[in-house]
Amino acid sequence: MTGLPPRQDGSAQPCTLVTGALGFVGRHLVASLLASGQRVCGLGKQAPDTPLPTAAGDLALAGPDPALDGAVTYRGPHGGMAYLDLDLSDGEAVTALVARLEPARIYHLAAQSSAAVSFREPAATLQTNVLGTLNLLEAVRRLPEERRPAMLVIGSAEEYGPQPPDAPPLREDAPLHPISPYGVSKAAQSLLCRQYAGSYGLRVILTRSFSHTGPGQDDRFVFPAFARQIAAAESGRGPRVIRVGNLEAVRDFLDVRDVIGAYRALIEKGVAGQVYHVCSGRALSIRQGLDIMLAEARVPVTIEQDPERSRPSDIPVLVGDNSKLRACTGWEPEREITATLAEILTEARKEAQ
Ligand code: A2R
Repeated sequence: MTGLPPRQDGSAQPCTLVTGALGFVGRHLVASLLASGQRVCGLGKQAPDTPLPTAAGDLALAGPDPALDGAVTYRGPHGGMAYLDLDLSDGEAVTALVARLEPARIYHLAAQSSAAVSFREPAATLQTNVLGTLNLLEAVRRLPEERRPAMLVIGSAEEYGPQPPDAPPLREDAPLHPISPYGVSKAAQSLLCRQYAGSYGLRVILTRSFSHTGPGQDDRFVFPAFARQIAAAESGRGPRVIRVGNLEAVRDFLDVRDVIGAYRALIEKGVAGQVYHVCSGRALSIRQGLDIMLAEARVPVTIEQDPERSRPSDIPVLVGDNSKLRACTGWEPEREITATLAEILTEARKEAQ
């Protein structure tokens, strides 16, 4: 017995709160949590005047949620999630929601998640990624100590910035020299989280996640963008040309489902205030990824450079060392990136029909 009053939402089983629940990673994570029997609440921000999506991955909008005021239910094969349209910039609303739910865990995925977009929208990127995170940390800090959840906060390899071409895979203690507003926002977010873990004892675990991809990713990101252009060329609805940005960038890609395995392990086993790389440890140039996809193309396509797809500054190589994650959790990636790229192309072909 803790002597604490019952949770405000009246439930015996505390929920897992997922911010950015309908985003690319969020929808895969929610499906995985529901499949293992967790009670899940999600939040995310809708663009103004845009209705909520009727479907997100395996989840389908099923109407108002009876248990949470203002929420709707998204239902999947393994159960439903209560979902609230709530902007993390609204500190009062975030505090009220966290106080009402008193979640057992928080996966903080919500973000302006694109480095490319951050050059066009630096203020909005910092607003969401830094101040939105601050609002969430403050909301958790105000809970009674015994009711404070474990939090997993997602950072990015973009925090490191450029490395010498012959540098070994990055370890978590490498210095941070971000060169995009997105990288700066995630570096600031990680400093803030470490400060809250140190000053207030919050159980905040941090990742620096390297590139990830998979079904359901939108075409702000490179491989879905290639796949949709290949699928359009194959169906005759688009030109037999792929417009590309910087093909020489070298990254470290994981399938999103391996990323989720790492996140779920880290929230249980990670040490508060520590940062963990979530990555494969293997280098893949964007050109190599494109070649893998082109080998599957059913019509010949040519490649055209598109200046619109190049950033004002780009990091040539970002490859990580995942030994800390493995040692802490026993996590191992299970999927080959070649199979993931084939799956993305299959999904794009279905959409193009
Ligand atoms: O921007 P939207 O309308 O697509 O909504 C995104 C949501 N989001 C927010 N939610 C609440 N308050 C905000 N101020 C706010 N701004 C954005 O977070 C979207 O539904 C979600 C992020 O999903 P994606 O953009 O698909 O990112 P992804 O790939 O799932 O990345 C998850 C995490 C992020 O922290 C990335 O920076 C990191 O992994 O790589």
